[in-house]
Amino acid sequence: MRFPENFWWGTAASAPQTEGESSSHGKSQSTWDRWFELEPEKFSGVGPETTSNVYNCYKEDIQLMKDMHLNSYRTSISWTRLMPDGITVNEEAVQFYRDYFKTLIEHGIEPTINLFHFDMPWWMMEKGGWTNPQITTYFEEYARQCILHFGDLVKHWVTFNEPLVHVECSYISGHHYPAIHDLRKAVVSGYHTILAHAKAIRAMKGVRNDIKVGTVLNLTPVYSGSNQEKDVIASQKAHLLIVRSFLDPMVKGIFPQELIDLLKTHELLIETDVADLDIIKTNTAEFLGVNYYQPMRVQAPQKTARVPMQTLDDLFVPFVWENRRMNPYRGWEIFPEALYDIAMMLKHDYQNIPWYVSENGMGVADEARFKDDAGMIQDDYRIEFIQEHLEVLHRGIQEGSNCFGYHLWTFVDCWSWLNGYTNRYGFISLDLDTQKRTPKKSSVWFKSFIENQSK
Ligand code: BGP
Repeated sequence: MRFPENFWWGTAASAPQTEGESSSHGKSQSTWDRWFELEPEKFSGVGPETTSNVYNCYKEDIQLMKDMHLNSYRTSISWTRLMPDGITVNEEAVQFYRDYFKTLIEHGIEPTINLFHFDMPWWMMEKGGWTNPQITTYFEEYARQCILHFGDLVKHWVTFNEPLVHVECSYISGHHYPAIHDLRKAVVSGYHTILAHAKAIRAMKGVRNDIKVGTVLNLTPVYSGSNQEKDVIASQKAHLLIVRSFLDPMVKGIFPQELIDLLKTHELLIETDVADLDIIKTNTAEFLGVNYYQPMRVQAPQKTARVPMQTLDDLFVPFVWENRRMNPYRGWEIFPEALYDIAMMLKHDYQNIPWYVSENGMGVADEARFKDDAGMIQDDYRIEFIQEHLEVLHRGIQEGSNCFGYHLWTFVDCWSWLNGYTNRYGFISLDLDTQKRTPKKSSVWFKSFIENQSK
């Protein structure tokens, strides 16, 4: 498989999942820091304070990236480190991020920097987080400060990582703080996120025009459980709510009329301001990152939808495909073919926007049991996983989809939200007690895969 010239080979991570030092060097609390303090029993033993300590170890990690011939990396800035009260810029954070980004560049690794990876500042959460319209103004200023301080170094920016996830997990499924079920709040916070994306782009491009600003979405085709009309209709509704809800406004600048109609039918349509809709229309993503782990399969619910709808189950429910292949650790289906469908959807329905696979990977529990005598984790399952996804991606590119890179989640095993360190995803394993990094077999394989690209 030969991929295009200058293809991005790299990995992704985020500030809250890697940096550590979460309550020092002038950083204020994020919602994760605060939630762990309030309800530690919800987390699998480890909080956000204890991570792979990238704040202190970034030089070592970047050297390991270079050794693997990786040419790109995505991480995020911690809003609460850069602007602890939302107004004042923390000079120590500026120094840290400038050194971090400079080191990446000096090692030939192109940084893509994300503004928000689920880490809502606690001071903003106390005011309602994404449900409060004021957040769009704070976020716009934060975005502007990022370009003022780092725009000379970093040329690729993304506004959000998986905005659907903070909306869904905070206000529907209960996996993020405040962990409540309120569909109206979900719609409101989704809308403010989209407006914040557009305002951030306006602010960032207003400071410098030599940067590219995109966004990262978790995308999957929605597969209907059968060809029966009721299941197909259910899958179309899921596609509107799960895929097009963010993709259309963030990339095309408009909300799909069918989504507006659906929300109206279920008494969930909210008031919007014409001037704000105009900002959304005129400030769209220049490129897209696609996080893909597992496909979505749905079928029609047994009962008729309630009006107003109470839960998403009123419209569609999961469909369990009998032939599915599972990653049993994370409970996620493995279905590489979806990457081809995503590639074609972006080519045909989204003006063939430049995009890359910004996250893909396999979380595995108790990986230490796969260590060989020399201490290297023999993660052949991960090699197979990556290879299969690359094969499908390659086919999509050959058929004209504008994909420019592939990033694995993640580089060094990292902290994960409520799951702590249960599932390991990295090319490099982490001993949490000693902070020792050890390359896994997949890192050796991926290095030679990259080498072969230039032969
Ligand atoms: C993505 C997130 C990442 C990462 C990954 C793996 O949705 O962007 O932050 O955590 O999923 O998921 P998890 O850590 O829940 O296993």
